[in-house]
Amino acid sequence: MSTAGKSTSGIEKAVAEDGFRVQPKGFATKAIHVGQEPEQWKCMSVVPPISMSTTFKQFGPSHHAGFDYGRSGNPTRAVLEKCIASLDNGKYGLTFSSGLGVVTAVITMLKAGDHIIAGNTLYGGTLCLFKDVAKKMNMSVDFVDTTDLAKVEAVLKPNSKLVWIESPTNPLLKVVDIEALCAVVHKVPGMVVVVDNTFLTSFFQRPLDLGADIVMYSLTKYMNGHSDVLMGAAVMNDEALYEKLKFLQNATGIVPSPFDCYLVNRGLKTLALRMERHRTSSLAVAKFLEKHPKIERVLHPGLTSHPQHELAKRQSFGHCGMLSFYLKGGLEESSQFLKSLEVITLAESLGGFESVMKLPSRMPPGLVPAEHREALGITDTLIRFSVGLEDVDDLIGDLKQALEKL
Ligand code: P1T
Repeated sequence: MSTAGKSTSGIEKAVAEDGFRVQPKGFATKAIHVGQEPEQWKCMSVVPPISMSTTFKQFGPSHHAGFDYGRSGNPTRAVLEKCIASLDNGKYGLTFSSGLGVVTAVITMLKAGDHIIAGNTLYGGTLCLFKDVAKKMNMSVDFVDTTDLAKVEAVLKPNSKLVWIESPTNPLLKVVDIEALCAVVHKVPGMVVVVDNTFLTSFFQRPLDLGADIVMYSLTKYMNGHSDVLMGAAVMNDEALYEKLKFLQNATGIVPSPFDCYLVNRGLKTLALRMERHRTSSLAVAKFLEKHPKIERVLHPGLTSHPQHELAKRQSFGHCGMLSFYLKGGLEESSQFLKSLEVITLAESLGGFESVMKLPSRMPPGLVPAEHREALGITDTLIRFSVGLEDVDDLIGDLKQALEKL
């Protein structure tokens, strides 16, 4: 690692071996300690207890110890929300029963007649919520390439209320300049920029520090990291936004279970360690694939061949385990390749300890319309790879043997 001085914002501009900015110190400590103080429990429990109670005894009517009903608040959930907020340098954290639950809550903050700008390459489920649900509620939605700020500026209207982006995007790994986008969008008073930070996690990217209003997560992925919980989160600094979303968390009932909160809180304790391993393994795999004669192109922001490699290095502290690649051939080749895998699992989802691959054009079927997919480059030979925590040589060995069978 080499160091190259400090930025004006005080964030260290040290550079890691792969060229990304080096983490400011303290992330792993926060993940382990914030919100976990043993002194908050009479029994001084080091591991926060799982409080399964749906209701809490009151001293007198509406006079209670901080919790009244499990949907409105829960001690195990409160521990997790505090910890998650701190990891994004945010003041407030809220959790929901899934990542899409967060999207639903944010949409219900708006009203009929409002205009939404959404990135055109988003997770299919998010696209579907904006396209099929928000539009039904008489909101208008423009899907634009948010890597091109002129396109964003061109669709801004006086009734625009929300911009929703992913960076890097799922599954094309396009990187959006978050700071520049926020500067453009915030020219319209009251505009809320939400960054879905599911891929990089708060370990590798802090959108609030770059000017975003809300950072959201499918905690189902890396933040939990063990493929055994569905959950979402939103983190923000603005108190008014927090109050609105906290009201909606309770009013819509999109809340996670205390047991799941306990599991995600446990997953966070190893987030920094896991992400570093995902980072080195995914780059090694990307470099292997890039040289392979049966591979057309590899999409990984850590590769110098990635169109936004410089931007990624500037705004993030590293890259996660996600990459996509185009295989030479057609659907027959990609299907045969995926069926030949022995270590890597053909499955939905990402960000777990285990390596999984999927064919975004067909999985799940029909989620994103075919014309939309084709126009973006989500073809039948685009394969998405969530590089897990296995020995990287075993992963490369599996890729080799499956490619040889083609
Ligand atoms: O599944 P859920 O927790 O509701 O999260 C939805 C979601 C939101 N944002 C991003 C970037 C996502 O990747 C997802 C879920 N993604 C998958 C299931 C997938 O295979 O890509």
